[in-house]
Amino acid sequence: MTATLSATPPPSLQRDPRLDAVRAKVERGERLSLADGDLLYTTPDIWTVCELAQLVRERLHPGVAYYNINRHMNYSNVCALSCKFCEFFRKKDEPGAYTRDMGYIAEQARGAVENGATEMHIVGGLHPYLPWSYYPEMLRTIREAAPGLHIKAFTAVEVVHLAKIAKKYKRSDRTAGIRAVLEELIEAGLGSIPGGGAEVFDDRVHDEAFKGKIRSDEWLDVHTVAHELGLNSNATILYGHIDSRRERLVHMEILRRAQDQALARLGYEGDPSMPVEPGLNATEAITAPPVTLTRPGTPMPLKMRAEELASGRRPGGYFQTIIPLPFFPDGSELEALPGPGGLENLRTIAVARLMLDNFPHVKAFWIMQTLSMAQIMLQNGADDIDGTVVWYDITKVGGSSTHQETTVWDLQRAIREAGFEPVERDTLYRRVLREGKDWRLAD
Ligand code: V47
Repeated sequence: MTATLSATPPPSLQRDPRLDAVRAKVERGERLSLADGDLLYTTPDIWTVCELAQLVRERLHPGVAYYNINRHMNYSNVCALSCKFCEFFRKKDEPGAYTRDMGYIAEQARGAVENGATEMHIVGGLHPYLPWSYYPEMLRTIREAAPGLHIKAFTAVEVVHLAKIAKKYKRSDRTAGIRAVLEELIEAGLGSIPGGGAEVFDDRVHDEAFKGKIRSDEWLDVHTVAHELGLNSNATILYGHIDSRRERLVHMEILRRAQDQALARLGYEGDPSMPVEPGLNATEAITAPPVTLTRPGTPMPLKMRAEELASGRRPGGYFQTIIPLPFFPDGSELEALPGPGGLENLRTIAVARLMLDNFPHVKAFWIMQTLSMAQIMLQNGADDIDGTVVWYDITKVGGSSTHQETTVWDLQRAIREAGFEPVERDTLYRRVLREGKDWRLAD
């Protein structure tokens, strides 16, 4: 029997005319609403969603994709919390619990430099017994062992924990303690803040999956203070567990408003005629008008920051990149959940690119997305795939070990195959010029 081809293409290949209005906004560089986001998430026409995301990505980063040479290091996996989605944490005397000493940390930093790394990305659990002095000492140790290495360290959750153990945390003025510890950490060598620990900004999800962790308001406090102190930071969204797509969109809206505020500090005027979503507690205090970097001709924050520096003002920091993290169920208390599939991951990257119109970058973190998917994501909204990583302990794909290294050659090949020029960047997205393990910034 011969099979006959159906004359009607499957829904995913049928153009959804409802997306025309979104396309018009994207082409003009206008902010999309949560209702637009709902449509981007629910339309069967995923390929138009991806095409629109790529239009924006190409407008911002024509023809290039970024990677870096880095090391991830976890100083300890001992954690006072027991978040349901996490397979990383251990209790103090549990098998597999570890806390690194300064000798180990210095050795890691030297090893990173010998391998040409420009960045050390450091996070750990909320250790119940380590003293506050351990943390600035860790940064000083790295700075001494490897003076040129950028230290991107401590998620917002850790920073609040540090403010508490440093006895600087006051409930009546939460930001004072955060500011005090960040100032001391900057003095010791902190260069930027990673995006972890954000999970999903929603109280229901928080209480079900990571009760005990700080809520969105404190996560945002840390990043806002970091920006005020001139540090750049990143943001994540950990999706595909008990969250809904609407909750993800609200998370993105909250981040977008926080970025409006950071960009206003850098001198962006914004467009007061663009609507903002009403009724979101976390953004109520933000008065900055919306800024869309995706509007043709808008300068990137790197340029605004350089201009501020040249004028003698202390430049503010901002969110550089959004990193959608697909949930890995293995080994966690939510192991029975399936985790998001490839199409959901692809769509979430595209939606993040479209909704987060004031984030310069979208990172497809290859460790969690896989390098093959990250490569596809470069053609559908992402412009960055993170770096060589080497050791990764938070999630282990398919039960693999903590040694999850890829080579520069592999990263470059993945980027070239996707049709882009690979650009090595430093942590702050400045171009790196390299000869072996020696490197300098292009400008
Ligand atoms: O904070 C924990 C998440 C984060 C799981 O800033 C999980 O450049 C998936 O934040 N499945 C750490 N995710 C990773 C992170 C990150 C990674 C790469 C680059 C940057 C950056 C930041 O991973 C944690 C948590 O949100 N996470 N458990 C899990 N089972």
